[in-house]
Amino acid sequence: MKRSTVLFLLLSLAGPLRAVPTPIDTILADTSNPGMAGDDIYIWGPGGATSVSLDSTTVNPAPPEGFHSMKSTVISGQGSTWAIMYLNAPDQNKNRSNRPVDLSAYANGEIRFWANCDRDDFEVFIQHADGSQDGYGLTGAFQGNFNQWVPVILPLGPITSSYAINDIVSPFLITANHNLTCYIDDVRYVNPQEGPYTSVFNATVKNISDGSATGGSVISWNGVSPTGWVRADQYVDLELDDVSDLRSWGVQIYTNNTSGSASPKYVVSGTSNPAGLVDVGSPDSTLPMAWSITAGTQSALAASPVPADPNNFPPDPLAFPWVYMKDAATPDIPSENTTAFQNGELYVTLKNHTGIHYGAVDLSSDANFGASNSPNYIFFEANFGKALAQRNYQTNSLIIEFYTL
Ligand SMILES: [Ca+2]
Repeated sequence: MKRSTVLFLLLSLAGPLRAVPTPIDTILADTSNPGMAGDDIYIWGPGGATSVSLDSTTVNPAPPEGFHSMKSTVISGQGSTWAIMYLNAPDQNKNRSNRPVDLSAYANGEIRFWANCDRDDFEVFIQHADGSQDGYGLTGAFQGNFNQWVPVILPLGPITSSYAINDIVSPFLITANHNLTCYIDDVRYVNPQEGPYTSVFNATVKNISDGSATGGSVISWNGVSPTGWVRADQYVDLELDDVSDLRSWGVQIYTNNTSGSASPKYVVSGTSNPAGLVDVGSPDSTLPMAWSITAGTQSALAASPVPADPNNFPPDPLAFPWVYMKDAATPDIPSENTTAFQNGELYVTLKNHTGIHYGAVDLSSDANFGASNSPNYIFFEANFGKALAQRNYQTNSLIIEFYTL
C-alpha cells in the first residue's frame, strides 16, 4: 500500500548559515554501531531476504560523513527493498514486533541523505504501523549525476499534510525499480528553520548543571580560587547540518582578542599570545583557555570532561580531551610548541566531515577526529593558577564559525 509518490530532489544547493534552533535525528551514520539508529534492517522483494546485498563497512567511495557508507546492491530487480526498522525486544518466541515511533517533531522538516548511485530508478518511503508507506520516487531526479555524491532532500510537509507520522516503524526505506548499486550516507531528519534546503549552524549557550539554555551568550566562571584549571559553568550546544559542500567544510574556534571590537582589547608585547581570557585591569596578560568537544548522546553533566592541563597528556589521561585555545593573532612560540594561527587548520577545527575533534594527540598540531552527529557539546576550561585575586578576566571575542575551504 503506497499512497503518495511525488518527485522532489535537490542537488547541490548552497544555503545560508544562521543560528536557529533545530533538532537533528540521525538514522544512519558512522556514529552508531552497526551504523543506524533503527533496531534492524529488513530486506524483502522478489528474491526474499537476498533481494538486496548490504555492506555497512564500505569506505570507497569516500563518503561525505565519517568514513563509511551503506553500499546497497539490488539483485532481484523491481520491488527489491531494504528498510531501517524500529522493533520491540524479542518475545518468548524470539519474534520482534514493529515499534511505532512518533516522528511528529519533523512534520514540517526534511529527510536528508547523501547518495552515490549508478542509476536513480528507486523510491524512498517511510512506513506506518499499518504497513502503509509514503514517500518519493526519484527516477530522473539525479539528472544524470551518477557515480558521484549528491545531496537528497525530501520534505515531509507534503506527506504530513495528509498523514500523521506518529506511528513510523520504518523511518527510511528504499524500494528499487531496477537492479542498481547505491551508496547511502548520513540519513537524518532535520528541521531547517531558516527554510527548506538550508544548512544548519546553531550554537546555543547552556548550563552544564541541567542543560537549560541561558538565553544569552555568556560563558562564565564564578567564585573561582586561583588553583589551576577550572571548567566553565556553561557549554555550547552545537547543531550542524551541511547540504552543499560534501567534504570541504569545518567549524573552527578561537579568540580574537586584538580585534577592533575586542573588550578588553589585548595589548601585544613582543611575541606574546593573546589567546584566552584577558585581564581587564592589565590587558597585556591572559589566562590560558582550553576547549573540548564531545558527543551529545548523554547529558552535558555526564559528558563534561574533568578539568586538566592539556599539556599533561600523556601521562594524565584526563588531559586528552582538552585542546588549548588559540587566538587569531597567536604567533609562533617554539618554546611552547605553539604554531601561528591559520584559518581552517585542524588544530582549531572543532568538527568537519570526518567528525568531531575529540582529542589532541600531542602539544603541537596533531588532531584526532571521529564521527559524531549533532548535537555536540563544547566545554571550556581556563587556568586560574596564575590569576590574581579580585581581578576580572574575560573576552567578548570567542569565535565559533563555520568555514569552507
Ligand atoms: Ca557515513
